[in-house]
Amino acid sequence: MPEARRLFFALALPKPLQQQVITWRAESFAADAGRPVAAANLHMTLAFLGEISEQKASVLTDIASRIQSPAFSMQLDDLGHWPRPGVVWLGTRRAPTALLQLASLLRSHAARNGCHQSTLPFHPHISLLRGATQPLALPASTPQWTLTAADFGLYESRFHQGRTRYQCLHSWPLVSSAPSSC
Ligand code: 2AM
Repeated sequence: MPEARRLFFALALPKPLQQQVITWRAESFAADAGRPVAAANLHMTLAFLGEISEQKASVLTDIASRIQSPAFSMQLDDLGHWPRPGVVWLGTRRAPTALLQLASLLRSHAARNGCHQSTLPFHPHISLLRGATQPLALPASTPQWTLTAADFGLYESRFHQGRTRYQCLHSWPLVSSAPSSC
């Protein structure tokens, strides 16, 4: 029987933003605050699918390829700490409607296809540190980066030789609202 794969839909961070975030993170948190998420793994999860079969992955890939959803931008102006499960995260105080709608659509398709979805409300975030279970002082503010989402992707989480790596399997464009020139 083919193995199940651990998959999720997410927004990627552009490489320059990954570098800015990790530089700021190194300056802003003590070395023992938690395990830093690797730069290439920084992302915003839209819908977590769990360990799913190839057949289910193929159905959800097909559904995602037909989504027509607008592109959007958000300010990364929020920062928080969840002592359980031990995550320090970067987020947004004003989640764009298009982000909430895209996540809701993907989560409802996932649920309809048997992927258990958390009953907690969707809280868009980028995990910066894991294993951060002890109390810690957060910086008073964030550098106010802007994350522009022009596409979204289906990612596989692989654990190999002690490291987690996320690989983009497919990505699909979000629809730009910029007027096209005649
Ligand atoms: P996190 O960033 O809050 O840790 C790949 O594992 C991605 O899926 C991670 O971004 C992780 O969210 C998210 N994820 C992992 N397990 C999950 C679960 N049980 N429910 C929701 N999201 C999950």
